[in-house]
Amino acid sequence: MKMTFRWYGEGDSIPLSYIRQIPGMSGVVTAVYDIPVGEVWPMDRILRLKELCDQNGLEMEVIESVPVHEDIKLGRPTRDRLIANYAETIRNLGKVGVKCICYNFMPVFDWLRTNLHTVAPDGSNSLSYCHDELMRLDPHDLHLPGWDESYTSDELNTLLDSYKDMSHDTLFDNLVYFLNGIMPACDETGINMAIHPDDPPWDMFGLPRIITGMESYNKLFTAVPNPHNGITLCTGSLGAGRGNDMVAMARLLAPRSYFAHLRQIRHEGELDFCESGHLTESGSLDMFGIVKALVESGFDGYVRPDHGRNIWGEDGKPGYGLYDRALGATYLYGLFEAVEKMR
Ligand code: DNO
Repeated sequence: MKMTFRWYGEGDSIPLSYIRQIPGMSGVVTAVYDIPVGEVWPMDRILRLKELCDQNGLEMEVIESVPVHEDIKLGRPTRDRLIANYAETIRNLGKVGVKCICYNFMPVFDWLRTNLHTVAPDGSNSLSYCHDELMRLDPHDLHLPGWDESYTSDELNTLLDSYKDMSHDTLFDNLVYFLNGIMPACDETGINMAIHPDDPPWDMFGLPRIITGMESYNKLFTAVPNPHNGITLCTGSLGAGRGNDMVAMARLLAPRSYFAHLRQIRHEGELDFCESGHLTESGSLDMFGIVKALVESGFDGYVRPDHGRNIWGEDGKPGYGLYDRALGATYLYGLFEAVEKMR
């Protein structure tokens, strides 16, 4: 296991020199943030990030994310050029020692929450999701907390319309087409692709979502057996689905999990949840059981603490402040050490 920390590049208010001081930290998970989706990440931008990491004694072996262009998800004719660009980015990243790329295949939106500052009794605050509240929103005039895509409402409407008749099967076929297109670049560079599950793991605003539970993974590995086709095991995303037994899934999925986002949530209704501190006792997911299952099944990937709360007066980027993620990292590191040494 290698413990990592997400870092939003030079625009991040958390300096690498702080991240380096978190016990057990091997490196950061980062990305080039200002190249338009679909274009090749130029070598000089990648080298700049690598150099900053090197200067701070941190590795840069995981990228989160290289975003997938909507035309690829939609299966449009332009996809072949965009997939070739994606493969080129993979090759460029391979040149600086990147080993794993996290990406997602969610149409239009990435993760969705309805509140970014839900206050807990201890005074900390965190992200939460209330399904009824989300359903009351008008997808054509959306103002979602934390959703940082910069579509104008016209663009958003056109995009939503393009997905109108898209079935789950078609979206899945488009994912397979994409993966088959980039696997040669992964074979060449040794880079593992790690798809992030849909967050939360159910359809949104009529848009299909296809990486939601065990069945999705069985289908995915059958369709693209290449071992470079792997996953990001995100416990908070998958765990929001009551049907997902995260300990059992960690055990089954460990061999194809190249990256793990270990995050805690507390179920608050059939579909509602609130993010909480990483400890097992802080939420609904058995974090100890998940780590134990991963270790016992030979997990050898990258781990990062995921969304942290705002604590100690910090007003961090939602989910990505310093303090609570640092606490999460040391807690997780301790769990791994204990489980590994007791084997
Ligand atoms: C949220 C993150 C996601 C993740 C992407 C991966 O905090 O876990 O935004 O980075 O879905 O592509």
